Amino acid sequence: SIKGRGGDHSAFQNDHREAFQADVLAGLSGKQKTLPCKYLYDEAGSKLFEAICELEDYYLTRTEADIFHSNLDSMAALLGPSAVLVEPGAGNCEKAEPLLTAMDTPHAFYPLDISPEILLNAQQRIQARLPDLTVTPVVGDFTCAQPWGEIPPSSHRKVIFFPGSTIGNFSPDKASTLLAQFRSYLSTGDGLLIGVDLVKDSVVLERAYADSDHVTERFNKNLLSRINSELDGNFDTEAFAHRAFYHPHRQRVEMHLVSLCDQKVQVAGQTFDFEEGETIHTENSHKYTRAGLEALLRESGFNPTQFWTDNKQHYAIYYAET
Ligand code: AVJ
Repeated sequence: SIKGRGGDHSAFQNDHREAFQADVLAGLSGKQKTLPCKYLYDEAGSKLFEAICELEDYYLTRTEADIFHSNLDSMAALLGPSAVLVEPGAGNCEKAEPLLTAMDTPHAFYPLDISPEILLNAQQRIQARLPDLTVTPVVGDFTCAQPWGEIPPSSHRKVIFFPGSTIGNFSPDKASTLLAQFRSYLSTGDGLLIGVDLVKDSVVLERAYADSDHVTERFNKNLLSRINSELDGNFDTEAFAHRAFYHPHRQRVEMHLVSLCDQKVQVAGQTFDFEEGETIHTENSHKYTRAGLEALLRESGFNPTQFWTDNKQHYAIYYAET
């Protein structure tokens, strides 16, 4: 079974379309045009993101997987027996699967995601591999209270699994609010296992977001195609260029779409003017130092107790307790 808004699919789709339209129109109306990065992950966008994860230039996924692979047993030991694993933004659940396999008789797994299709696929795959585990996908936006309300209270220890540097998509302020929100769904003795990308040489960072195979460019421009098809837009994707750069002061990679000419674009009956060189800011990917991340965890009500990294210290996984 699938929990959340999956049961009332058409109502969910309508709410979702309205929110998408409101966010897009508001984002394109500002002085610096922006689009919320969560809309990059429709079905096509999620597939493109999976392709990004395979890229040589995109070291994040590979490095994180290596850290997990090298430390699975000590991580599983920390989580303890019969734990409940909850994964916000789980997607295809490829990161949870080895962890669940290494854990001592995990009690239940709740992957949360906005895409029911991806969740159902993952549920079937994991259920086939771990027949004794209860896998309950929950459809919803993990930044809202709704999907968390679908998780029944339990006497088992709960661990929120938040890999993939998803936290990097939130500004430090919002990241702190989000982690404090996670903390509010946990009890004393529960935990958080979180993966974050670390501050490093800007050349390495920029190559990861402006890859030589141009997959990130397609991922970024897919947002325009999505607006065209879902919100009756007429973006010419050829008239925009992908740009990604590291901003050292803000400690983040910014992703933009640059208008290549003066142009007008219609979306949902409204017209937006673009000057040549003007950008739409589509995503931020914040990077952390160890000290910065530990401070973030503490101010959100967590106590970091363990951390693992790779030999280049490109990436870190933290375990934090409530
Ligand atoms: C899914 C947010 C971790 O910021 O590295 C990858 C998204 N954007 N390439 C990241 C992304 C462009 C990714 N996160």
